[in-house]
Amino acid sequence: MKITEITIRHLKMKLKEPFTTSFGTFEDRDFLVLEAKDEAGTIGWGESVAFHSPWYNEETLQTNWHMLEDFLIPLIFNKELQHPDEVNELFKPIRKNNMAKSTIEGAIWDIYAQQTNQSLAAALGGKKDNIEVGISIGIQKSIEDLVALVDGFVKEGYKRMKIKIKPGWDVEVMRTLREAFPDVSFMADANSAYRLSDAETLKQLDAFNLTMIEQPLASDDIIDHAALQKLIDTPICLDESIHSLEDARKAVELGSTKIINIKIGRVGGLTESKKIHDYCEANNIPVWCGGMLESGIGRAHNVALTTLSNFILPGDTAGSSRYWEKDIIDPEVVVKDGYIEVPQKAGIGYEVNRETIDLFTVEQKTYGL
Ligand code: OSB
Ligand code: MG
Repeated sequence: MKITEITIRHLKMKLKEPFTTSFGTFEDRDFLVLEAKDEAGTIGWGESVAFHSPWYNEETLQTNWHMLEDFLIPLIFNKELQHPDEVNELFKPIRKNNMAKSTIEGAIWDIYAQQTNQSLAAALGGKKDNIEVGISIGIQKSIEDLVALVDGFVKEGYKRMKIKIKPGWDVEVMRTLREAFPDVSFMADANSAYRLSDAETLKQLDAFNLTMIEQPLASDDIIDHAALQKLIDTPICLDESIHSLEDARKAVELGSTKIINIKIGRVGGLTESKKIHDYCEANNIPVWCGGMLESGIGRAHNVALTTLSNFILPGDTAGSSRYWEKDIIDPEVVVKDGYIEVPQKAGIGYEVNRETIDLFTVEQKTYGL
């Protein structure tokens, strides 16, 4: 395959409900959608999960656009590619900017899957027909509001509840939830809101039988996390700190993490995600697929990745209706009794709805014409 044309679109979609983490509140989701065309006319889709502001990591929608336009697209154009794994190699001279890299790599995986007439899941080596789904629940105005929300999601069948925490919204929140729902699988995600000196507070969470605590300490740390893990029983799961297979190896060897949240964008694409998955599988580290409030295009990639065998914990891949009045794919991603059925069609497995995309497009540019 040879990529000859790429269109980047900036979309802005309103979230049904604001989503609050320890680092800020999202009311809208601004993101990039990338459409790549090869010389045979096959079209592939990718999504940048970078946010409008550099809160979660250092990348933004604008830095992604700059990296794509000035560095990544020129590296890809008119190169004969046999396999999407080659994109990971081609991008090696460019440091970091993983979400930008992943945007284009995801579209190339989609084209590859279509040209080899298989689903993206099958192209990646995934074998599951359906995947287990959990849900990530933002910080609420009151504990009562949170209990009511969790009750609804338990009834909808979600397989595990991830509760966003921060100092002052942690021990009492988790205690109340555990008392109200003794048998539900709970975990907590701090998005780097604590320091090692908060170990006493985090130790109190051990009483609530959480499946894990996600990224309690600094977003670039693996040293203090290793120290913290020696002080608490709840398994630590790293999110923000893991950008590559090498990061994963070092964190596992140091004892900084017992579980890894894989986000395709954060690690620079599906090829790197698969490498981390394979390394973790060989080292008995369970993985699960994180979410970034993606549209259906990003979700489709997440669903495909989750079909790999070591994704043994439910991911943050809630259905389209959790986020949007109307998603940009047909059919939308549907969660039934806590499962998503993996689409069998070639490529990402969902049709991208161009009319809906047009409704949400703020800006667009085509390269290569
Ligand atoms: O840390 O996993 C995270 C949302 C925005 C930024 C970071 C995170 C999240 C979520 C939501 O937890 C996951 C989702 O529902 O897509
Ligand atoms: Mg997280």
